[in-house]
Amino acid sequence: MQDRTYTADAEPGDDATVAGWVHEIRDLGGIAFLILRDTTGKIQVKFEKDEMDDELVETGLDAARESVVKVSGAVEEEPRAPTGVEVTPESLEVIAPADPELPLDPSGKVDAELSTRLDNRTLDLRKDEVQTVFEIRSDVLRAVRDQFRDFECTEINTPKIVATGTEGGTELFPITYFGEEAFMNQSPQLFKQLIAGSSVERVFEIGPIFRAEEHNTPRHLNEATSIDFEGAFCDHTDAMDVAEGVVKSAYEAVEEQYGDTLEDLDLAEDFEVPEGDFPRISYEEALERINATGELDEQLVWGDDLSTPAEEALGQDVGGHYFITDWPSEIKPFYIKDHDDDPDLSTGFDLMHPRMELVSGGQREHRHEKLIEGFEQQGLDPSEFEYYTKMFKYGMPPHAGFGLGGERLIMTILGLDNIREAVLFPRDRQRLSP
Ligand code: ATP
Ligand code: AMO
Repeated sequence: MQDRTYTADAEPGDDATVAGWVHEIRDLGGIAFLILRDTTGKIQVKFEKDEMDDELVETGLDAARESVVKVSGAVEEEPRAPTGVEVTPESLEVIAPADPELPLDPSGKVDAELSTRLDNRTLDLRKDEVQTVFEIRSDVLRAVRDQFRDFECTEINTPKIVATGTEGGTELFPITYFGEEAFMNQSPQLFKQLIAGSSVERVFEIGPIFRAEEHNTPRHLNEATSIDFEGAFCDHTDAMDVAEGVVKSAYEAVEEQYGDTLEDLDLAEDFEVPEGDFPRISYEEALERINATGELDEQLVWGDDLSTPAEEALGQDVGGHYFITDWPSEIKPFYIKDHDDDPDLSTGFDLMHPRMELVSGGQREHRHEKLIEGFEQQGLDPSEFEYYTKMFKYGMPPHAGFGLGGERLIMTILGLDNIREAVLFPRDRQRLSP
């Protein structure tokens, strides 16, 4: 709208046209106020009933909350107005009336269930706090991109419709591709390796992953955003350095841009930029520390995966972000390389937030014969993955990388209870629309 002024830019002395949503109407009898809200803030519109055109007053005060209106008039200083200025309307137009029965209250005075909020995201996003989550998400992704560029990475996009899975068969969503069976990709794993093995060398991707996880938890989605890295001539310690740098850059961006506002918005009450290096704890030490907490009913033994209560016990014990390194080879995927001096130990690592896992990664098996052996050990048919394995015959350098869950990153930074709060339109067992 060419002649529109944002409410935040409306200065006393201006003749302005503001446009936005009816946030609130307060009728005090002889005088009434309409609070108009736009993306920059709010402004008070004043109606002095005896001194103004009846039709204009009626149109303004009859507009239901959340209707879209356009108001033109003189902007004046008014210390009693919420923002210190108000508009006296000369004209007022209801551009889009709202049904007075709203499915949720965008002023936030009445709490709504998460499912009601997700069913009515447009209205939900009219709340400052909710909007800020997604502004922060956008700024975190920008910071992550900048950090990868500082690490001299190239941003890539890989296919989401694929012929074979990567992480294991049970979590795939099958689709029909011109009469043939295909799948929604669960990770860019194999593709990012194929590119790191070209002379592009260092790559990152921010894109969707699809996982047919049966369980319904506050930290799993069926469509998530994966932040992936892969670098040639990198080992697992280099990949850990990159993961740590990326996570810290996200916190620093939030601190810099939102540090002062988080508390007012009731977001991220315990927000703190992580200080110092993230400790690197071996799987063996992790088991000992978890067992020593006495929080679990049964003691963990070598080879066990870490259950949610085990992760929580260790998270509390450590108290900040930390890596778990040197996992047993048998519980890491075929593409993760084992240590040269101990084939039972893998170079795989996880980066943990005290509340949950954020990242998995490791150095990759780059030797063709060993890779084929790994497929067989995992019960996978290497011939189905020939498009991938054959490139390991033409000069595949050592390489390493990781995948970081984008929504888990936002969720843990902002202290959100449910991962769905970090996605505009989440996909889960119960939710396929909107
Ligand atoms: P995470 O380990 O944090 O879940 P992930 O998605 O990479 O991340 P997977 O190995 O795919 O993990 O999933 C297995 C893990 O998921 C389990 O270790 C457990 O922590 C969690 N999990 C699986 N089912 C449930 C469930 N029904 N309730 C809570 N947590 C579950
Ligand atoms: P992994 O399967 O551990 O590793 O996934 C990496 C990270 O992605 C996030 N994540 C999810 N977030 C929300 N909902 C889900 N269903 C979900 N699944 C995964 C988590 C997890 O730590 N190919 C490897 C990565 C690599 O080695 O480069 C992989 O996908 O934060």
